[in-house]
Amino acid sequence: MILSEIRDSVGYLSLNNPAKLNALSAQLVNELVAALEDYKVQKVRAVVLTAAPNKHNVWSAGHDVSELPTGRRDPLGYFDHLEILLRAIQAFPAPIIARIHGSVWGGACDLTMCCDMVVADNSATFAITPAKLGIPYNASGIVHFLSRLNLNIAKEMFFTATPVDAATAERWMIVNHLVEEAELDATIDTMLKAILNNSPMSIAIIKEQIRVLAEARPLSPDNFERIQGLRRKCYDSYDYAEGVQSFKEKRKPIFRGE
Ligand code: YXS
Repeated sequence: MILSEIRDSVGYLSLNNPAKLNALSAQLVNELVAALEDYKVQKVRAVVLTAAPNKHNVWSAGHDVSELPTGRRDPLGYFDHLEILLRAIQAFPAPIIARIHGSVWGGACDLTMCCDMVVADNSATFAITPAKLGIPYNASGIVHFLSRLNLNIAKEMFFTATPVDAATAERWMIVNHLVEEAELDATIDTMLKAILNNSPMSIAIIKEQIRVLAEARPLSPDNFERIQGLRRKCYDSYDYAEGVQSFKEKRKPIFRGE
């Protein structure tokens, strides 16, 4: 499901399940998490996360919809495999650079938001799609977007669920650098060269401080329960069941708002 290689203290991870458009299935995600664990042991100094090219030109189609609960269960609970991966990316003690060629969907868009830097080419698009499927999304996932984007931009992405093209992604600062496809690796190599010249301990500790501080949001027990209650109302709804079912039946969903 993935390709993994360590070269000159850098870990190169590639999503490699073209038949399923690199959908973030439990199996593929578990292999990514295991590779990151190994990179930690090998003390790699940076990671490049990329995707094997495929005829659909899709970097990743996001969460594997066939693995989402059909209803009445939180589709993005704390122990969901995608959430475990996102936490592993953020906690990894070295910079992780997402190398994007092709379209990024749903949970894979959140994945790129959790990477430390993003370098993309003009074929890249980014879509966060819970509203397409009647999914409430989850608080930590929303914080990933709020930590990167202005409120009005985050709202447009969540409410429209439509792909953001590369030029707009650069303007909205979803990506650090937008370059020609032929320049992707040279741009990343320049970043890596600078990173490898610096103290790995200092970088790891600054990365963890940024994670802790970016997540620091006071939340009263009442508001915590309100969020949980609203999310349960959504994933218990007709709309959620209809969203997932309509995807599987390859038809347009007919939402009722209940
Ligand atoms: O018909 P077959 O069996 O060959 O399967 C088709 C698609 O059903 C399948 N496929 C997926 N299977 C599971 N999970 C997926 N996310 C997924 N995406 C695609 O792959 C086969 C080829 O897809 P097809 O024919 O549509 O290819 P295409 O080139 O026409 O279109 C490529 C896409 C990516 C534009 C299209 O497949 C698409 O829109 N996929 C869904 C993208 C998406 O909405 N992903 C979000 C998943 S849910 C998620 O990530 C979070 C929970 S959330 O929603 O909260 O963000």
